[in-house]
Amino acid sequence: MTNTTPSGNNWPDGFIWGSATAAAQIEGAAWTDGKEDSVWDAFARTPGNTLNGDTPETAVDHYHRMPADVALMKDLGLDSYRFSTSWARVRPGGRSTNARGLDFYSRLVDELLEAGILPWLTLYHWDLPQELEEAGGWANRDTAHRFLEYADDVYSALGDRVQHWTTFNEPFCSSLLGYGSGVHAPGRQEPRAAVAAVHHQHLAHGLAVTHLRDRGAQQLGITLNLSNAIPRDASDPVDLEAARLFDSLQNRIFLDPILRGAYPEDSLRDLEPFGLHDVIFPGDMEVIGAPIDFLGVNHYHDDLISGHPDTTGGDGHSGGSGRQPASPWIGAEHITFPSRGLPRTAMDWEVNPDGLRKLLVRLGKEYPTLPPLYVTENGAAYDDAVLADGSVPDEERTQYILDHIAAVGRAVEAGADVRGYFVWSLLDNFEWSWGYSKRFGIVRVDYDTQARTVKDSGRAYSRHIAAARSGSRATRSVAPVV
Ligand code: PNW
Repeated sequence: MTNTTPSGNNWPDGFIWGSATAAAQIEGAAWTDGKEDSVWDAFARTPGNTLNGDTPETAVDHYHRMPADVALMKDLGLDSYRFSTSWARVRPGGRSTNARGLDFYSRLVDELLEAGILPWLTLYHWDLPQELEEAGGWANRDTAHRFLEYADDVYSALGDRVQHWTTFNEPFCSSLLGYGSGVHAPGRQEPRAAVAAVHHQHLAHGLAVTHLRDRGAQQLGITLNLSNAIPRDASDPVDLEAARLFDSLQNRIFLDPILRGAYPEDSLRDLEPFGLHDVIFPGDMEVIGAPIDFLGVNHYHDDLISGHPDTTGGDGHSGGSGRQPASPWIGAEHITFPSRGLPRTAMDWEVNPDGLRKLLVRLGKEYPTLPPLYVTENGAAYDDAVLADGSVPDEERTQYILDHIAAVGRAVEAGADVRGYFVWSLLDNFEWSWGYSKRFGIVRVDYDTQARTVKDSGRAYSRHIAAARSGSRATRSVAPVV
């Protein structure tokens, strides 16, 4: 039997199929076993910050249901599970090591290995200890050094069993949404602090990569949320300039420091009025550019960009809850995101699977030192119907996932070195400022009973994994179809 994606691709040997979550979105147990507030606990408690006042306090109670959740992953046939550790659980207040918090992750890793599932660990998925925020948060350079202490703690506890280490998930969100637009915790709307947060998260990444490498880690990387910047009219200089600005702030200010050890010249120029030069110390860029072993790419939608006022109703950059967002596009507040009239998910994000192929191929062309890529998040929120028998026939999500997997297949055929794909998300969960109103899971969670039910998309993904796996074994020596 040959293993084909809808595009006819043979998946490379060892291609990893997984699913992803994040600590603050699933664990709950906000103050259990010594954990203290993260910025998301504090932010969500403040009225008006999240839709319906939802908080991560209980989430989907994964902290108490972890063994059953791992059993579910095994039933689905996942190769790998991408999760994050909570800084506020491991070092409450950022102060000192909490052995009980670390023990939870140690049990999780054992449970995964026992089930034959590869643990894929992310150190920072946005849950800074609130006490560190009160000391200035990511606008304070010292936070990068505090991060190193935390990374060291997690490595000491799990470095013998975890091979894949991701420093940051989507620093764009935890800097520009958290300190710029204010729709994410800590909810600050301070452009200079946002720019400082970008640099200090880069620095924390570089310090951790260097240190964990010294301690023997073999697979170190970072996950970025990247998006093609497509000018509305490529012959209109105003749209071209808007697309350049977007590409700088969304993609290149994150990619270039990590992969080239330097900020792009145009970003440096654009961000000078917001203090970027002031926060870069001698030697920082060498630390930040430390070689990595993989790049995680999170992708949900791409962006049509214009420099003109929008007349189309836009394509879903409203940012969340009822809170009035500032722009995360520091110095480029005028850019707009016209609608292309494509189908949209419940996040109002336009669905365009081929954008993922383009992005993966582009990265290989533009970054000569690009390490192997993993799609570490891709998925969709829809308003699921639950039938009387409890089943969830989520056809749109199923189609979204299979179409994006096919797009990854086409990128591989075109030569992109992509080695894995993780669906966001394993479980319905706390969708940040949207609270529990947006469901991304391939497994439904009943928020009253915490019961889990595999959705049709989960079953389809599971069948896809089984077929891809038997195919790649059967065609071990067969080159990808071009
Ligand atoms: C990612 N945007 O966040 C995160 O890594 C997940 O924790 C989250 O649940 C998932 O995507 C779905 O939202 C994003 O504004 C937040 O384009 C915002 C955007 C994209 C991704």
